[in-house]
Amino acid sequence: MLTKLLLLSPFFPLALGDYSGYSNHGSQIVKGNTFNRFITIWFENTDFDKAAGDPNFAFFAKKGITLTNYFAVTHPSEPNYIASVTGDYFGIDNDEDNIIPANVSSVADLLEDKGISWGEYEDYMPSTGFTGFDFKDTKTHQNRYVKKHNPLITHASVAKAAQRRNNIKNFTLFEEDLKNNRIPQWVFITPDMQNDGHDTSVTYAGAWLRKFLEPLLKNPNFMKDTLILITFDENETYTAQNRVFSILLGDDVIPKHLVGTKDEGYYNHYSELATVQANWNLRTLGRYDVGANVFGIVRAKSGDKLRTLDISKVYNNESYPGIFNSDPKRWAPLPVPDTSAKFAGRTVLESIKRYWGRQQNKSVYKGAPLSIPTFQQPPVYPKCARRSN
Ligand SMILES: *[C@@H]1O[C@H](CO)[C@@H](O)[C@H](O)[C@H]1NC(C)=O
Ligand SMILES: *[C@@H]1O[C@H](CO)[C@@H](O)[C@H](O)[C@H]1NC(C)=O
Ligand SMILES: *[C@@H]1O[C@H](CO)[C@@H](O)[C@H](O)[C@H]1NC(C)=O
Ligand SMILES: *[C@@H]1O[C@H](CO)[C@@H](O)[C@H](O)[C@H]1NC(C)=O
Ligand SMILES: CC(=O)N[C@H]1CO[C@H](CO)[C@@H](O)[C@@H]1O
Repeated sequence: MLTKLLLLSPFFPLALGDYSGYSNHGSQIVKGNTFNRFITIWFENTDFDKAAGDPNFAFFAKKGITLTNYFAVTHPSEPNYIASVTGDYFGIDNDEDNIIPANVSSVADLLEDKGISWGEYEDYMPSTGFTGFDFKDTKTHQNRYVKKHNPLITHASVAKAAQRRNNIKNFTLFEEDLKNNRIPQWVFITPDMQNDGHDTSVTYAGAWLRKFLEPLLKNPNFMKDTLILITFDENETYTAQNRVFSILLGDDVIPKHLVGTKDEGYYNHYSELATVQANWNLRTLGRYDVGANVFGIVRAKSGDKLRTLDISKVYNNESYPGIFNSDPKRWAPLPVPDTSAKFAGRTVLESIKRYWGRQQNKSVYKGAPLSIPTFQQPPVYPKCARRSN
C-alpha cells in the first residue's frame, strides 16, 4: 500500500525512478512500445475446443484476447518449446536430451543485446540452474520437472554459462522475486507435469492457473505494463490441425474495447519471438522469427502489418528433417541463419552476422515467408551443404 501511494504521489517522483520491479540484475527497465514485461505460461497437449470449454481457461479468455488461429509448429513437446525461443526446431521429432549448440542464438541474446532482463520459473525444478533431464516426485516417483519443457536450458549457450543458467529458477522462487520486485522483463513459466495438464487433465491445469494467476491479476505491481500469454505447446490429436488455445492478458496494455474479443490473425510459436522483437525493437535471429505475424495489440504500435495465409491446410503435425531428427534418413545440417534478413525494419543481431555471415549461400531461410516448412514441404538445403559434423 505504501509503495502504491508513493507511486501515485506527484510529490515523490524519485519513487518512480526507484521502481525496479523488472530486473534480475539491477538494471534499468527498458520500455517497449506496448508492454514493459512479457510473461508466457505454457500448458500441455490440449485441443483448442477442449481448452476453450474449460471454465477456468474460459474465465481468463473473458478478461483478455483469445488468439483463435494460433498454431503449434510440430509434435511432440520439446521442438515447440525450443522453436519459441530460437526460431527453428532443427528437425526435432522427439523429447530426447537434445542440446542446441552454442553457435545457435536465442531470445536471450536478443534481450541481453538491449539490456532487457529475462528468466524462467520452472515448477518442481530441484535447484536454480539445474541442467538434469528430469526430477521426480519424491513420493510417487513420477516425473514432475522435465527438461523438455524448459526452453532455454536445452541451449548450450545458456546451460554452460552460470550467469545465464541462474536466471532459470524453481517456480517456488517466483513469489519471493515478486515480493522483492525482481521479476525480469521477459519470463517463461512452466508448470510441472501435473499442473500443466500433461499427466492430469485440462481441468486440473485450469484450476492450477486460476489459483496462481487470478490473485496476480489484482496485483498492480505485477500487472504494471505486463502482457501475459497463456498457450499450449501442441494440440492433442495428431491428425488434426495443430491449433492451440491462446490468450493474451494485461489490464495495463490491452485497450478496454478489446477485452473479451478475439484476434483471428494467423500466429504460431514464432509469433512470440516476433511480438517481443516488435515491442522492444530487438534485432532478429534470422530464422523463422523473421516474417512471423506480430500479435494485433503490438502491431498497432510497431507498424507491423498482418499478413494472411490460407490456413485450411496448415497442419504442422510432424517434424521436417534436421540435425536432431531421430531418423538417420531425415538428417539435415544445422541451418545457417539468413544474416541479411531485413523485415519490418528489423535486422539480424550483429554477433549472428559475424559468426554466420560468410556462409550465407548455405542459408535455408529466405524472404521472410509467413508459411513455415512442414513434413510435407521441408526446408530446401542448398546442394553443396555437406554433412560436416
Ligand atoms: C556449430 O556448432 C556445432 C556444435 O559445436 C558444430 O558442429 C558446427 O560445426 C558449428 N557450425 C558452424 C558453422 O560453425
Ligand atoms: C521446487 O519447487 C517445488 C514446487 O514447485 C517444491 O516442492 C520444491 O520443494 C522446490 N525445490 C526447491 C529445492 O526449492
Ligand atoms: C498430419 O495430418 C495429416 C492430415 O490429417 C495426416 O494425414 C497425417 O497422418 C498427420 N500426421 C501425423 C503424424 O499424425
Ligand atoms: C558458397 O560459396 C562458397 C565459396 O564462397 C562455395 O565454395 C560454395 O560452393 C557455395 N555454396 C553454394 C551453395 O553455392
Ligand atoms: C484447429 C484445432 O483445434 N485443431 C484440432 C485439435 O484437435 C481437435 C480434436 O479434438 C480437433 O477438433 C481440432 O480441429
